[in-house]
Amino acid sequence: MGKENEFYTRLENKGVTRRDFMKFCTLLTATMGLSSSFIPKVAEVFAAPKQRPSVVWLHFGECTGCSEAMIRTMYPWTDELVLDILSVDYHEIIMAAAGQQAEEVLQSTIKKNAGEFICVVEGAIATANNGIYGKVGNRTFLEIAKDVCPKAKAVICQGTCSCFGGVQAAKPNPGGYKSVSEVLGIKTLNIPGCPPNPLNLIGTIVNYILLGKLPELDNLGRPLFAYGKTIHDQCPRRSHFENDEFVLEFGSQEAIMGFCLYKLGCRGPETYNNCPTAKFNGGTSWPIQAGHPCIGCSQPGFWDEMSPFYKEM
Ligand code: FSX
Ligand code: SF4
Ligand code: F3S
Repeated sequence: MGKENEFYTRLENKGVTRRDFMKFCTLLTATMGLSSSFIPKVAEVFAAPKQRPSVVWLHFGECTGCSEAMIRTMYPWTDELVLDILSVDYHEIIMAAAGQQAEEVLQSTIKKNAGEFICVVEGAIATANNGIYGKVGNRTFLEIAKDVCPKAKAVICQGTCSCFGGVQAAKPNPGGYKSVSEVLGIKTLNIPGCPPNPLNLIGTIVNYILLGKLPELDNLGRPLFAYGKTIHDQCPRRSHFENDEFVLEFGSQEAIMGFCLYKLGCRGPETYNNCPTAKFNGGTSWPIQAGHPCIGCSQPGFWDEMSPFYKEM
């Protein structure tokens, strides 16, 4: 109980009420597809962490948007919650160490926690000319991935780039960028999106800590709780897509949301993600709600197969 009280006092000192925190846990529990009876258990994972798995967070070819989305997430304090439940031992963006010192941290972490740490990867890996088009600390992404990933207990790909290649692998792809699973020939847990919703990674980690296992995945390695349905299946603009003669009721969800964006090139019918329910920025909005068609950012083949954008499929 002492630990929990300390946690809530810490939150209060940041101006976060217990109510705000429980609201977040309710959203997270629903996103994870668990019943509401799990809300107190989810809260406990953060408030009284029993174990803090070691995490090595690698950055390859990418825009860092995935980390930015997590750090500047909907609730400004969520990133700290993640740092509370994980022991993030290596993460180039947030760690204090730099240069040689940082590389030593990486080596000592993978040695000390071999077979036990979780490796989160952002970004695709350059493979052309032995991978010389992407380096960190004088080692190619390719060398780093080959060194670190096989020693991890699980490899979680955060963002479309590490999952499927993403924008780095778009034609003509002179660097020969590929996804982590393609390069290493391993199965990765994939959380696609450019950027992915931070809730989907947090839900995956909480699932692991709470239930002792990774969530159920589809054939592309994506957690079913987040990627089990298409955007279109959950879209509030959908009624217009299926019935041209739909009459708007003043103040109805449809009237607020507006019409279907299919003719503007919406890729919602072929894109699997939970954007309509999880939304971004603390549940404020998501692309289609904001009036922009889905561009299929979380699908394999994004970017080439989804572009030209704004053209009907
Ligand atoms: Fe890719 Fe992420 Fe898009 Fe950017 O790390 S999924 S380019 S949001 O940064 O990898
Ligand atoms: Fe489907 Fe896109 Fe139209 Fe929504 S806006 S109903 S996702 S085609
Ligand atoms: Fe991406 Fe489409 Fe969601 S563009 S953010 S998958 S609505």
